[in-house]
Amino acid sequence: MSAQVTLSKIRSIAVIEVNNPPVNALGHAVRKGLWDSIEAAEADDTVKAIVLIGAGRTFPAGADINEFGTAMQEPYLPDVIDRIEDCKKPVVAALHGTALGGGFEVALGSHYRIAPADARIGLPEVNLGLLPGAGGTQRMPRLCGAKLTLDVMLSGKPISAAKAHAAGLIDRLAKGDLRLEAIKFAEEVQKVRRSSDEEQGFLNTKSYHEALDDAKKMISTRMRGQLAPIKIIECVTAALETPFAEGRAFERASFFECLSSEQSKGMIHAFFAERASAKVPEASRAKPRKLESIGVVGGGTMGAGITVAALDSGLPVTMIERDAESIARGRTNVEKVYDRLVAKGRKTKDQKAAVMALYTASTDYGDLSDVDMVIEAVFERLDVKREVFAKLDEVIKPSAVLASNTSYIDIDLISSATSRPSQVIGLHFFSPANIMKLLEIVVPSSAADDVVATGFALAKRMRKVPVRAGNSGGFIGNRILGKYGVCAAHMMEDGASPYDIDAAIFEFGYPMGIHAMYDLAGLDIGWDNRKAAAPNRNPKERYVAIADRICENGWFGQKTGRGFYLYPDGARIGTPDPEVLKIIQGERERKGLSTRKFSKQEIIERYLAAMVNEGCEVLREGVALKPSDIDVTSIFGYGFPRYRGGPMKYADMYGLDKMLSNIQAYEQEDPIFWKPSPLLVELVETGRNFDDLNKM
Ligand code: 3H9
Repeated sequence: MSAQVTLSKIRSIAVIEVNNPPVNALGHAVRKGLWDSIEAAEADDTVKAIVLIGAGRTFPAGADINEFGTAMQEPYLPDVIDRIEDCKKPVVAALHGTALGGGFEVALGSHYRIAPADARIGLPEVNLGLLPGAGGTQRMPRLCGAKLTLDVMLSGKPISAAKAHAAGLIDRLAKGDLRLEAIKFAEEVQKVRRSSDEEQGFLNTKSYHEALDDAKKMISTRMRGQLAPIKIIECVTAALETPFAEGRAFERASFFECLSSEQSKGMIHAFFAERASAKVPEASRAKPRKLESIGVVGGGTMGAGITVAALDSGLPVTMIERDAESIARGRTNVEKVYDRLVAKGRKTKDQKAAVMALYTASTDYGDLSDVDMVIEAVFERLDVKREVFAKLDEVIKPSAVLASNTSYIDIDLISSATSRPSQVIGLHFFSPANIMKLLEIVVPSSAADDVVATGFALAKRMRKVPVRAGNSGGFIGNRILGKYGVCAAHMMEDGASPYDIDAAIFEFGYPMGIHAMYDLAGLDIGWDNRKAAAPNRNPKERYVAIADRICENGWFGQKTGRGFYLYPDGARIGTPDPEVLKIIQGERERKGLSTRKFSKQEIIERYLAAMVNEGCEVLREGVALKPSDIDVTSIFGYGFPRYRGGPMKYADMYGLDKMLSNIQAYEQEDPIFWKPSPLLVELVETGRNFDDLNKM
């Protein structure tokens, strides 16, 4: 047997328990233990039936993701599950916690399933660029039909055991002690019942074909460019059209096709990167401070979004605004979010009222005297922020943490307005702050460890993905964005239209191109920044003034009906604007530039090279602790396609030597902008890559 799987007996029932914390992943020792235990229980004449259960917090949450990409050892999971299904004695799977992926496939291979109503059940392989590869695509549709199967597999989202019970996936809901009820259930069941034997004809219905067609339509837009969803649909189709053994073989081949793709490598990297970003030195050295209430200064879009994020995490919020009118606007901004949820049926009026009961608004900073943390979200100007922090310093309690939601400003210049700089950090939320997952936690040199740890505790509570960023202009995300934004502007002046550039970026997998994104954010923001930066700009640096010319017309993007694109009648998707093309041509002529064509491939190569080269500088300066933090920032804050793993992972897969030689070629045209980062040069010279740095 194995230490990770134990076999015991209660009366005539064998209980096989998986004990592999934290999530009982189905690594080699677990698979071997399951195989041996089933064989032993089957051979034991005193055993009538078998219960499979997980120790600790969950039934197995899937295959061990760490084993992917390594040489797998037998027994393989699909074979273990077939062995369970082939067992001559009834097997009851007792599910609790999160029975996911291979774990749920173990349950599907068992003959009966019992779970408490709140257990979560799902097949999230698609989030790793994979498909359920241990019989899930073949067994699940046989039990519950194609629609729910496709919903669960393509969304990757778990469903409750209660819903699974209603759909026929779970036989019985446990109301009390799961182990005891599972044993009782096993004592009651008389015979084995195999999911793979279920009638196929049951699948071949009109609704089945409709479900497939709907799924195909959905993935062509919402999961554009991804391999795994296509393969999932093919496998579910095989479940209908071929016998079980054939469908299983097709599933197996498709699983390996996905596993060997760059997409799954990118997504598996993203899975671990997301978890690694929360592990920072400060949080390992110190415990977070008490965090039971929050103050938010400013009730504009950001302030209201942060307030909603805090309220949703159960934290009472006191919002401060200048005057009664601004307070009313702040409250409306918060209420609007909940009203929309009520209208969509996602919250009830009572739930809204319960959340809003945690919200207070005031014009008196004194009302913040007792809160544990204050987040400032006022106008993005240093003097305004310093004034707010000086006022806060006078009223808040000694232990309170102070945070600024700035996207660019030096936190040291803000914290020096207080008598307690060690208690000040940056919390850079992304708009809409209650929805966007990324939270850059900006750590100035003076910040105390427990203050930083409190920032990470807040992120966890709000279910954000936190990334630690050093205190450098634009932190990680906006600093890198600044670089590839300039690269895009250079290409635009040299002959690519903003629409060509956006099309290439969209095709690469971003939800929108950079110019559409500028239009959404408001072109005036960048214009203000460029005006502020003008006095310090290197006069030898190439400066593209096209966006300035557009702004001079008062075209600030979606909010003014035009920017790089036209937005007639409040349209949310823009159409190309011939006037903008004229402005671009005018700038080219003014500078006497000759233009040329850019292929989509060249656009992406340059764009990514600018991103990665600046990423290297961000790493070299310690602004990001590791390359995977840049990947997380780009995926969760800037729309970088997750299935490409983030820019640094993408660069590893593209080849750092190739990327460096591209940059060296561009350097011939513009040695100021395209200076290869010494870190990139060093990695290429020493034959290492970003994954090597992640492991350090
Ligand atoms: C699969 O099953 C393929 C099969 O169809 C076919 C095979 C042939 N493996 O997220 P947390 C680690 S594919 C290894 O912070 P939570 C995780 O890295 C798999 N490790 O906790 C972390 O480690 P650390 C399909 C795993 O409570 C620790 O556990 N299954 C695995 O917020 C705690 O995780 C999935 O995709 C794993 N499978 O969430 C499920 N899972 O402490 C993926 C977790 O060192 N997992 N770890 O940072 C999850 O969605 C969440 O972890 C879960 C718990 C909901 C389970």
